[in-house]
Amino acid sequence: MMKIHDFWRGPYPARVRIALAELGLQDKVQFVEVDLRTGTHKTQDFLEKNYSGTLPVLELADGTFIAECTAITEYLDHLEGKPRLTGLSARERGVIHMMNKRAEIEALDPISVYFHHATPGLGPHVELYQNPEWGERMRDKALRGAAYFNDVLSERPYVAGEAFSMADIALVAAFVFADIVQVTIPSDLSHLHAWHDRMSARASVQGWQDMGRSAEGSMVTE
Ligand code: GTS
Repeated sequence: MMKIHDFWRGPYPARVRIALAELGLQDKVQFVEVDLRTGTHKTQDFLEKNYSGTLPVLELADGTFIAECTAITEYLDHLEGKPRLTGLSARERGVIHMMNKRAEIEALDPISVYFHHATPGLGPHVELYQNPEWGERMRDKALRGAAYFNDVLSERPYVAGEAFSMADIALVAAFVFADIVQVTIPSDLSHLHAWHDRMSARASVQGWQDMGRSAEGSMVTE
């Protein structure tokens, strides 16, 4: 059975959990809880699984470790030979990857940097270097990104075009993180909010935290 090392409350882990639900693969994985608040993800033992010291990490039955949400989503999407989140044609794949990366670098990642640098983050034993001014700048970057995605979504129903894709999932995760760190997405970004309401109605988005909770009983802790 595949294992996913993650922290169920986390916005990046949410991306893989939503992808699993979209693909109906929830029963094919076992979750291994890694507590970010205690810094388990920075120990030598964990760094051997993922050099970057981040979650989530997919562990295959043959012992291969795949880190990075995009890479994990690609793997899961191709598992049964019927990709639904990463595109089929060359054009779809190109546009989806571009918009997925853009959702990361313009929205999700800067909110994460804000959390780690301009708030207490995961606590002093994990946040060994903090630069609050950089964190604040990244918060502003994320808000500019939100305005950009509002424009994008004024012209198309989904982040990468006419169909739901992993790029939508990455932007949903930005909302999850914004909520945790109390970064308010301006209410006048109406297209973005309308898109988010539509995304929030999807079973995969409604259920990703429940997936964590219901698995908690059987979850292995690292
Ligand atoms: N580029 C990575 C990916 O896409 O997987 C980023 C992963 C990431 O930053 N994960 C967070 C993490 O491990 C998890 S969470 O914040 O969403 O819960 N953060 C811990 C740290 O110390 O950076």
